[in-house]
Amino acid sequence: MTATERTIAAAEKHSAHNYHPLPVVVATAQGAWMTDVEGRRYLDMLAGYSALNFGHGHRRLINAAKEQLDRVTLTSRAFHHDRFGEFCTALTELCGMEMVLPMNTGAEAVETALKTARKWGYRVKGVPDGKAKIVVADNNFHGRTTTIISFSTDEEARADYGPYTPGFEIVPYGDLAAMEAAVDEHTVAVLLEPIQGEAGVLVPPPGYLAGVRRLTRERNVLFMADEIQSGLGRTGRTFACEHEDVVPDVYILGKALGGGVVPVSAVVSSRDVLGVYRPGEHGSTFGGNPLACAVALEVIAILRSGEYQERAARLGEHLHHELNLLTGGPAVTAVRGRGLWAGVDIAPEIGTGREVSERLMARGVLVKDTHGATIRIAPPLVISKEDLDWGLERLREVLTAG
Ligand code: IF1
Repeated sequence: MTATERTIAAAEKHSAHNYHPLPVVVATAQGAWMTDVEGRRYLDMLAGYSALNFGHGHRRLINAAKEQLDRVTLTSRAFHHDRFGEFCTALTELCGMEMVLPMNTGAEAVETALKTARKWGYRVKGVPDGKAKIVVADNNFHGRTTTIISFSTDEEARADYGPYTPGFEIVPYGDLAAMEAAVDEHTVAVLLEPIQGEAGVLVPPPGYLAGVRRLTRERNVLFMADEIQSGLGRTGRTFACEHEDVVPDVYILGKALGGGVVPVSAVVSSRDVLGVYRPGEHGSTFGGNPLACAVALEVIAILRSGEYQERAARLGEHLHHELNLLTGGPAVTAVRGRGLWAGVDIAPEIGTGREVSERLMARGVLVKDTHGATIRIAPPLVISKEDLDWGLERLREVLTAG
């Protein structure tokens, strides 16, 4: 057996089959490239679903982690530590907000935002206890906890997990009239991805986010933007909401906030919102730990320069120009996205998204399919134009190989 086969066999035997990974076993990675156990190199066009916006092994992020590892890695929130205040200040400044509630994974941050909205609804807005409603969009993806999948419209994510958490209403994404009709006197928040990732990198109609912003402001409802995948440079701006000149009441962040080194997520908002908490009402063992703060501080410093946002905007224009040329042919039926983020719908006669992903893997490019016919393209923002073009050439080869 090869090293690849041996590793996959062990994983098949001893891990739950909640994923169907491509048959590649990564051993090392640097920048936009990964190397497998057989020494084969692959261009990473998934970037950990945008957790690796700054690429693999970013020197500043690794050094920040290494220095902190030798100082203190965990105190719990029972005590202060010397990176925490600095982290919260830096993150609020990056977001133009006043307060942070740090967590670890994206789903934890989304759950924290949901709890925050309900508590704000009861304690500030004055919604009757137990009546809070939160409006979400169809085809959403906000994580995999039982409450979050309670408002999923994806049967695969939701089936067999009942009984489901009540208090949510689902409206069509991009439909402002439907959103207006759903928001009522018990509505405490609207939760949206500014661009829907898992749904296939769906960009909402121009004016939609601004319309939701106006509506939620008029109705005293929190606009909560899940920027876990769309944020931190991916679309060419620090936040995807910026493309519509929208500032939400609540940013929900994760993935790249930890630089692909450690899980770091956070809810960032005003004092009026996050000020609802009293000690003991929410928490997390690892939330805001010293190692997480040290890495996230370096991520924020990197973002402050605007370098990666500019790269994603510039290379993203090139990416979409090249992909749009493909939509003229028989192989690609649609392309969506913004910045260095695209969803490419493959014509059925070429193959499924999974089959195209496997053919790309054979040519040294790693992407992820979603919902059958779509492949997602989201390379690390450090990717060079040459490497991006190399990856696009491999895609053209696969799409025309027949
Ligand atoms: C999987 C999807 C992407 C997210 C948004 C919250 C979370 C995610 C907008 C939760 C996480 C990940 C989860 C991972 C695959 C990936 C994914 F396919 F699941 F939907 F990116 F599109 N909000 N997305 O995208 O963050 O708790 O995972 O840290 O579960 O398969 P998490």
